[in-house]
Amino acid sequence: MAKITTFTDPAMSILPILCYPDPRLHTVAKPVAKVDDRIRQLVQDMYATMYDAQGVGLAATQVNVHERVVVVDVSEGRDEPFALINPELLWASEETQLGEEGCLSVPGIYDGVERSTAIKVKALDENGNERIIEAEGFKAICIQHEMDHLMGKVFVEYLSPLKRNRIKTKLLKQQKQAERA
Ligand code: GNR
Ligand code: NI
Repeated sequence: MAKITTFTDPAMSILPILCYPDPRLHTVAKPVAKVDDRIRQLVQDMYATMYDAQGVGLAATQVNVHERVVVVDVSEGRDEPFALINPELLWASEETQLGEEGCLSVPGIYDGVERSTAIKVKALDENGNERIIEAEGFKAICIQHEMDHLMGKVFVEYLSPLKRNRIKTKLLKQQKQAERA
């Protein structure tokens, strides 16, 4: 029998997502000391938040939790979520690919970013088990994007200062408009 997606489970909450240029997005996350029920709840809430926002990934930084936790689901069916806790980059290919990126914290903005084509990452899952993830293509892009968030880095920082300032101005204006509405 097919597993029913659980994103409406009442045990999961949709968390508010910080929007660029919120300075809290530049916080460097601390390692998770212990994968306990608090972390498992955070992971469940991050899955719910990622699916609600129709994202392919989410870093704890984006929900204002500054611990090294990310979730990803790059599957077509939106039914293959996984969590990376305390992810460590073991290897990144010298070969790079240019991909069009977006970010739930930078709504409506898309631009090209050059990243390694393939990566190897070591991380814990939500049961505290160590796993090695080898990824390439879009999955590799997504994991690198999420790991950047944990270092306080948002993808617009790869763009030119001119583009970044235009994005900053545009989003601040939108946020002020939303406040007044
Ligand atoms: O939903 C997302 N889409 C996306 C597209 C291209 C490259 C990276 C991403 S990640 C993003 C969700 C997000 O903001 N994660 O931090
Ligand atoms: Ni993002």
